[in-house]
Amino acid sequence: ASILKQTYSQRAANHTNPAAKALLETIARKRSNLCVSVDVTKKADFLRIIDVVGPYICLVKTHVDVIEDFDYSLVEQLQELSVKHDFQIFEDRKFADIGNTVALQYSSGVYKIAQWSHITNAHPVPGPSIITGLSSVGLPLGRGLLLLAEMSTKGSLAVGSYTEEAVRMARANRDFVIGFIAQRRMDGIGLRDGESSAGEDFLVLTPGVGLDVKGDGMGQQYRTPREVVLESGCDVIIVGRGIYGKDNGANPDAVRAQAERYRAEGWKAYQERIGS
Ligand code: BMP
Repeated sequence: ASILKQTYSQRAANHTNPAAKALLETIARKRSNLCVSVDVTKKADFLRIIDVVGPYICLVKTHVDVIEDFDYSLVEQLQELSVKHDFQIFEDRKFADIGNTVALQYSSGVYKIAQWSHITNAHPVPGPSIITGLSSVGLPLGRGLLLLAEMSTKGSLAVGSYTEEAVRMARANRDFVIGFIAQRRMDGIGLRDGESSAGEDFLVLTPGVGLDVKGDGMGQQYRTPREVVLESGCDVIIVGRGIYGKDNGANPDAVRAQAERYRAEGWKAYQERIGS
């Protein structure tokens, strides 16, 4: 059957990359295709939000470099929460340099992202060597990479042949590239004459998801979970401010209510998609 009609568990069974498999299994086990994006600048806010939303999510997306009081104990506490609540971790690093540099940025420095982040992402702009660099670090650790094939922002340059080339780069590196940050399914995109996408199953994780507003005044554009999962065939909804609000998630009850709401909307759209 087309990937669009397969369940997350069926797809998990056909994946060999450990990060892709673990994410799909977590989605199925928790009946949640919700990823929360926790873009706050204080450790205490970061950990409090994650502890509240933990039961409702499959994945936490971080921008670890915005945390002002970062120290490595934060990573340990994040890992403890990921075990407590059964979710995977995705550092949204958006690597974009030559292979040698991204390998250093991924493995080393203050954050040592490869040590703790199951999934990370990269802009395809440098070409395939960015995958070579990142996979030299991440593949031995069982990590997975997403390529930014499209962006949610107004005026994004990641369109047309850029998107097609991103998919071709992924296709040539299926051991490490597990999918895309994009706004729709990428199946069949960029295929040349005689090529087939049979056997491929790239995950599509989609930011720019919100139920109450259409944008943020800084170029962000929001679509609903239904538009993203049912109409565009994406696999995971990524929600930030829609869940923790304008006050860095100060009210845990409000944060919990939004997480439950997005989880329910995302799951309903998926069930409708697979026709169950
Ligand atoms: P919010 O839901 O608060 O708008 O946050 C969206 C998150 O997704 C941000 O962390 C942003 O960096 C990320 N993101 C995005 O919004 N659009 C993209 O195309 C790619 C992203 O990683």
